[in-house]
Amino acid sequence: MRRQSSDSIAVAIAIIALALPILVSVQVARHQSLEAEEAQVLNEAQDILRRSDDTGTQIRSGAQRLLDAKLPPCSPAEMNLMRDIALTSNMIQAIGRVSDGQFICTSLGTKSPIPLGEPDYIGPLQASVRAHVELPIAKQSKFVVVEWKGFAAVVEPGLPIDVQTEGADVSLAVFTSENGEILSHRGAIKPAWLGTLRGQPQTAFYDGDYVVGVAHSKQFGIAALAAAPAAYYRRRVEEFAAIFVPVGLLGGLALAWAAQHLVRARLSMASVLRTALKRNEFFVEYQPVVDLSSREWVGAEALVRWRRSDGKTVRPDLFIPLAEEIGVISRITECVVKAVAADAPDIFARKQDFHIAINFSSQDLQSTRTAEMLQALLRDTGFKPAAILVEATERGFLDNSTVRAIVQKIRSAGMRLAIDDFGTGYSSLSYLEKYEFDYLKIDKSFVDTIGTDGATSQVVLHIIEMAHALGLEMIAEGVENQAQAQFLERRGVRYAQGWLFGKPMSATALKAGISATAERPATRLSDALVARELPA
Ligand code: G
Ligand code: G
Ligand code: MN
Repeated sequence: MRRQSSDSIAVAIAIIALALPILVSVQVARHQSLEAEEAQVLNEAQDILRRSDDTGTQIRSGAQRLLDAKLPPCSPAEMNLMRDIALTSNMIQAIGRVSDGQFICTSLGTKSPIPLGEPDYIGPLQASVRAHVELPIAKQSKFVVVEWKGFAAVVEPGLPIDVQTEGADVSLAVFTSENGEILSHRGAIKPAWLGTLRGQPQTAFYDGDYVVGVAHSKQFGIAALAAAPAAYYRRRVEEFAAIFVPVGLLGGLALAWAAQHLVRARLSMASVLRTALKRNEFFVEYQPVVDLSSREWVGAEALVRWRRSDGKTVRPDLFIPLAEEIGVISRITECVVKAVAADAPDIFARKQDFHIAINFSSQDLQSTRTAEMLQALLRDTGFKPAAILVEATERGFLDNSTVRAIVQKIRSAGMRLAIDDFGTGYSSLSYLEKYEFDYLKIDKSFVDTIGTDGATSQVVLHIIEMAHALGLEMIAEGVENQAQAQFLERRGVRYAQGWLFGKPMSATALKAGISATAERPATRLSDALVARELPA
């Protein structure tokens, strides 16, 4: 059942690992393609705009030359100058003098009036524009006529949009920016495109059918647009995808492989752990707990060890979490309890009031078997209940009825209860009042701060104060030097364990140590010497 669920998790992880980079690469290809296509149409719009601006400049400078020349209207000299201007301006077909909306003479040599009709648009610089003028010189075509200060120029509308584009079906237009009057265009133009600038110098977007770029002239009241059909954009996506998707696929394969590998490693670690239980590869070491005032060994914590078949010893912080995850922690706890049952009679024989602490995981405290196991231990060995100390971390003391019932059984049997690794969990402190603990174990991380002047070095003082307020005895963990031991003793911490007093050791070594410390008189003198080196 567990195995099946971890298999399906592995498959799910592999699918996600494979699919995600591909989805991401398709997204990247889309994004890149749109950016590239937008840059392309904007470029084309700017090209048209440049030609339109040239046209505007040529019209203005032509008219200005005629104004400056101050020649008699429509005299041969003025008409010569008109011809000269029209010939030297590549964007202007013809230029002429205008009066009352009619050409009265032109660079083409005409002197009879040519009506131009109403202007479509009058710009801010007094230029008026007629967008669709029919002239007697070329009846099939419509021209753009721009009038300025009494002169007007004829422009072939195809000229400004005569630019190289990505393809023949790219739509192009030049239009007046104020009222959206199209001056010249090629292909289909959606009226909605003409209003998209809204004061910006340029803009680009995809409307579902076309990728459109629009740009405004810096000099004149005109704007230009280029619109590429969606097919161009799609072609780019395909091209980009041809690059990105294989890369994404490779990345996905690598990820899937790694994910599969990790899950396999955990699964095999799990089966190795199960085998270790069958082969009895777990054993227990004991770390002495001392009374700080006498330095006498008054108890020991049983710490599980795993010696693998290859001889290597694995630390419990590596295999305990996995054992919890795969649901075999209670079997490990059982091994520890059995080892204590076997080792403790000899230990208690050496020292009557000795206690042995056993670590319980949060899962142990959720299973009624735990209480039964402990009751059986007392029944089978005849140990004094008070000699057994049950340790669990904050995580273990959940506020639920099963945990409460088990704790109740432990307490009513007369065994002791300790809260382990205090201050390192995330639970609320309310459990301190819900459960009646006998001991609070101050975590090594707080003991480490003693003598340093970091802000956390204050925390250990608060923990000690709180334990006093709640009437809890304390066992400090990880005491490595005399300064720490002195500090803790002075603040009223009664017990400690740590390398200063003894590392985790075999039951045999523990027994020998108990005899030695019990015979040794308390050495208060050496403590007094050390005390002088301490900060107050
Ligand atoms: O000294 P050692 O490296 O064994 O301690 C590592 C951690 O493993 C400690 O936090 C200790 O509480 C935990 N631990 C050691 N033995 C046991 C055990 O038998 N059961 C559980 N649940 N935790 C243990
Ligand atoms: O269950 P607990 O969290 O108390 O386990 C304590 C852990 O710290 C164990 O791994 C133990 O071997 C280790 N330990 C015990 N005393 C000392 C000590 O004085 N110094 C250091 N560095 N580690 C210690
Ligand atoms: Mn512990």
